[in-house]
Amino acid sequence: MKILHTADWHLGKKLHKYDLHEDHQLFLDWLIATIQEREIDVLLIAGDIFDLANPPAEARMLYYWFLRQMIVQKCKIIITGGNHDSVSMLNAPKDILAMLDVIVIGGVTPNIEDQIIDLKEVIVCAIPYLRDADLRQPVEGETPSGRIEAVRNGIKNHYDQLANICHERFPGIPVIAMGHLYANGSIGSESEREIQIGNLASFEGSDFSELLDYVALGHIHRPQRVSGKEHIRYSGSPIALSFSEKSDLKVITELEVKHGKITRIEDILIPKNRLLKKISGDFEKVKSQLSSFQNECLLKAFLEIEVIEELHNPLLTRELNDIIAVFEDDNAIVLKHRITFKNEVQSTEELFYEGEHIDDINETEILKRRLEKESGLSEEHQALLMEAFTELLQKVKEEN
Ligand SMILES: [Mn+2]
Repeated sequence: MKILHTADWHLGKKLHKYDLHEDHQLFLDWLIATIQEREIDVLLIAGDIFDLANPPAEARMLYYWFLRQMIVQKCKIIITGGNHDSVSMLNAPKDILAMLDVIVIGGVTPNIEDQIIDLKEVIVCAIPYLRDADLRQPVEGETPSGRIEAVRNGIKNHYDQLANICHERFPGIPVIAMGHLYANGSIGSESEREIQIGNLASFEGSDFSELLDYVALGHIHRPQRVSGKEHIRYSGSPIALSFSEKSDLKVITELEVKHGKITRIEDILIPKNRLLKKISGDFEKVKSQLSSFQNECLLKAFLEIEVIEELHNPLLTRELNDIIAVFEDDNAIVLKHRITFKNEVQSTEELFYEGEHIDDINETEILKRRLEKESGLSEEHQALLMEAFTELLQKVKEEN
């Protein structure tokens, strides 16, 4: 039996304002072909199928389109909810999907045994993201460290309980746990949201029951092993979801089960269809890098541009905009650009005139002076900022 482990698809995700629909579509095309070629029997998706609790229609269509392709291939699918997924949204079609060999466990089930899926050759404990409220009752007067401990114990108990039940009920059959959590020491990127009391209630490799033969994790977007253990892994996200993942290799993990044992665990490299690149340096350097830029990926590259100049020069902002306008073509999209002048205001102190005391000027005046030092802001933009600031200021003053 061959099993694939993946997680953190984040369908519907946008990078700045550009959606990653094409990236997801290409990944899914590849995944379908891979499942067919490698004759995969089971696909495990360990949480964060969608990026938002209420994903856009396009993302939902892609999800159902993919499931539809899987039915033809006779590949069984087990999907668990992640911290980004809405439990009820994921669970809504679960009964009809179950008839099509797609099992969905969006959130904690009333009976823990509902998370046990018997695939004969292997048992899967499909554990969704455990929300703090699933794990502990609030206790009056509890200290922060007591709270963290309670959550960690709650997670451990949940995994242990399932591992013990499977071990007793299905002796000699390998047990795979799916999970969506933060493990201690894992190397994250900028696209995961902190979970379980700010990631403090983290888990160690040794916290997982020894009765588990493989732990298929989601949440961290970089593929990695937990505490160096081969059989406890994050598959990572299949596509880069933030610029911090621009150099990461993206994988799905294949397991093979033979004669009651997991005999092979192997990462399969996912083809890269989009280049994410940060270009930074002084104006001339950025200009020359842009003119020699090449994109070898299928999709338009996403660029972040940062110009760092020593001296303030308001003309550069315009010049950079012009260069970008000419540069953007079928090859690349500039998602973000900015110019920093090193000699610009670093602290509020610099905004005071000689001999002036903080009591001498009001808040609005400070912001006004600060905005005057800002290059690249249109007058209209400045006025908007000032308006928003004044409104906030009023609110604060009303409340006090
Ligand atoms: Mn995620």
